[in-house]
Amino acid sequence: MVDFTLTDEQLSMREMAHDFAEKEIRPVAWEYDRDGTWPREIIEKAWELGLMNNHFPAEYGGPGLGYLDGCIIEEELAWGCSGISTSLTCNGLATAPVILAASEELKREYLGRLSEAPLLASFCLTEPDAGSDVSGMKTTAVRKGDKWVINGSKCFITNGEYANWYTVYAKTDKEAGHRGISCFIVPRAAGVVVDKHEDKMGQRASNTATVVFDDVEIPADHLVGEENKGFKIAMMTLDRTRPGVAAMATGVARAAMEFAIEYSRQRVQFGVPIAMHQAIQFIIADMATKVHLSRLATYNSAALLDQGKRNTLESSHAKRFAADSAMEVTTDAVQVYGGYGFIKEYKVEKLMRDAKILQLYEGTAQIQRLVIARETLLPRRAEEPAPSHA
Ligand code: COS
Repeated sequence: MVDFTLTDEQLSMREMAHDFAEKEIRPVAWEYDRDGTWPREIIEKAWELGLMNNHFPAEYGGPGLGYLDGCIIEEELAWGCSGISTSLTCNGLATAPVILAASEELKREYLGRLSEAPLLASFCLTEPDAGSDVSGMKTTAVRKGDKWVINGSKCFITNGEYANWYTVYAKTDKEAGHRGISCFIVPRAAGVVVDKHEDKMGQRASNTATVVFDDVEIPADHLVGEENKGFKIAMMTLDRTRPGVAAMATGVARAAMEFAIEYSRQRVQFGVPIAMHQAIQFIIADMATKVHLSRLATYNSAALLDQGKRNTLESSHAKRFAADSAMEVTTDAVQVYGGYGFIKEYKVEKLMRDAKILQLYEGTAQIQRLVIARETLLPRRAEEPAPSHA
């Protein structure tokens, strides 16, 4: 039976996350957006409350929550501000490869660091010339005795400026395409240099940096999983994290819809609140459908993971639909506000800028369609069980 009725635990988690978003995130969200303020204090408070790293298994200091639980929390945090929620949830992306494939020692050391203190980790896949085309990466890792030596640079790295350690993908066999990529944990202290802090259109409270590895040496045992199996680890990671992006998109769309509803009840034109005009009602109705379906697709993609099933197709459905919907709903919210929606003083303007990145990061809207097309044209792949290791 299909049933997304939330349990009492999930309802109280949602309430706690909503409360945090309302009291700690919303009051500063527009100011942090304006100034590009990185939310250090909010990260520390969220960590204290257990709103971060909640997917870590108990043996590494976490509560071991499920993927659906995580999505419920992420929707609420993004309802508060998706720039701040991106900062709060980025550890999930950096640690997914570690949980999937790292040795016991690496898990204890590096997940332990994030459990014991409000520290951050970053996921380093994208390069200036290798975004959607992961196999085109140029960063290399060369084995020298009991060390790996890493050279290259990674761009658009969330929390890159503040991370304590990095999950880094590098070529270990330059001739082997996607079969020549490996995954490593690189501690910041090994000599990682932060090169550039991006000034972004939206999600301005999140930190986005370029990080450079110039002959950075790490111990040989900092390889995550097997050598040359990094591409699959990256793909399996994204299967696990795209539902979270879809949840954030649902939160952004819901926030925009709520502002549009509130405004349409107050704004009077032609003698009545504009909510009385069918033209506005139909916009609100479309928003409500998109928020509802985004959430259902998100829950579906996360629930499959919780059941131990492969969710590549559903994860891309959820990410692409929820992100495209967030862009449409926030744009329509600006439309409901009319000329005021274009003015920074009104809150929906920020939401429209924030929504854009949801169609870009963790796989563009076009990459999601590519995955959906492949999985739909070759349905056999969709039926395969989730690989338990890379
Ligand atoms: N789970 C497990 N294995 C997977 C997989 C998944 N979800 N997706 C692909 N693979 C495997 C394939 O089975 C194939 O295995 P073999 O080597 O055994 O044949 C291998 O990985 C290569 O797959 P594919 O041929 O589909 O690779 P492509 O180079 O065509 O790339 C896309 C596929 C484009 C979908 C991939 O590169 C991608 O997702 N790009 C976007 C990256 C991204 O999201 N970047 C954002 C940065 S993170 S913020």
